[in-house]
Amino acid sequence: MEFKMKFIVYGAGAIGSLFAALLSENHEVLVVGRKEHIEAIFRHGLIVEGITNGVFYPETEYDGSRYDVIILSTKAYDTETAIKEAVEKFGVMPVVSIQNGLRNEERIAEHVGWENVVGGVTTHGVTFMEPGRIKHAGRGKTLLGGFLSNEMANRIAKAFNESGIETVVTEDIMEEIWRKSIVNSAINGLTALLRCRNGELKKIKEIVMEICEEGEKIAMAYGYDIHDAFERAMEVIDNTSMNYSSMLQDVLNGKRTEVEEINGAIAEMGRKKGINACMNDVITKLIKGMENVRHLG
Ligand code: KPL
Repeated sequence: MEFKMKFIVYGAGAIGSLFAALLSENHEVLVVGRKEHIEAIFRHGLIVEGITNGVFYPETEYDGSRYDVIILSTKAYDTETAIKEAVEKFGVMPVVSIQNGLRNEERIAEHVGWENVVGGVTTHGVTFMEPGRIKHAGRGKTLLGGFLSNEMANRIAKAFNESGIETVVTEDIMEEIWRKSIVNSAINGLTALLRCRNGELKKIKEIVMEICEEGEKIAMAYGYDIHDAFERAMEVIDNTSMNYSSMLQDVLNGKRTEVEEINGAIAEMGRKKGINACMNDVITKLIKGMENVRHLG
């Protein structure tokens, strides 16, 4: 029997749209996102350029039927509102988060219960070009894991893998979420402050290392024994060297960034355990400053 799932990609920005495009080849996919983006997809399909190339046709209108899984890909500061709206509209069902940040899963669990939460991390580099068009700039890997069981995570991983989204199911997804957040805490803030592509950070490895080490100390205080964040960060920098990080894209587009959910969350958790988090603190304050300060040129 053919293996087919029904996915709702809720918050189809850059990363969510890539998943929607690839999954739509083998599965039923409904995209929910900004009006202009969804209208453009309705009119001429979802155009993906870069290492994935083609026009894809996910559904843009809800037909009232029952879906299997929500892929939540909104900005982390929107999780609370998004999951509430999604459950009101589509009902309670398994939800997989492929967002940045440390606090999405607990917010999702409040609305669907831990048995329906699948945590996820992905390191694909994707740029939102214009409504209806994205650029797949760096190939990444995806890790998934459930909190009470891995049954749903395994089904989703099968669908992802068969659609070309390389995915592995892990026994401790929270450790991977910490690892990814530390990697993001080092890459996203610096690229946004320096206004550079990810690959430029190879020239300032020492700062990348210091931020990673600070994050590892804090993760350790919560029982996550992570020692390879710097190596992982350098790997992601290499694989996505031409990409503009999501935080840089937000800054360039004059949008709110996820800094409070990434560096801010790490710093706050550090403070709670009495651990110095000055690197993450300064990055958070500078990026928040940048969101408000008028700069020259
Ligand atoms: O997750 C990312 C992001 O930009 O948010 C990386 C993997 C760093 C790619 O740019």
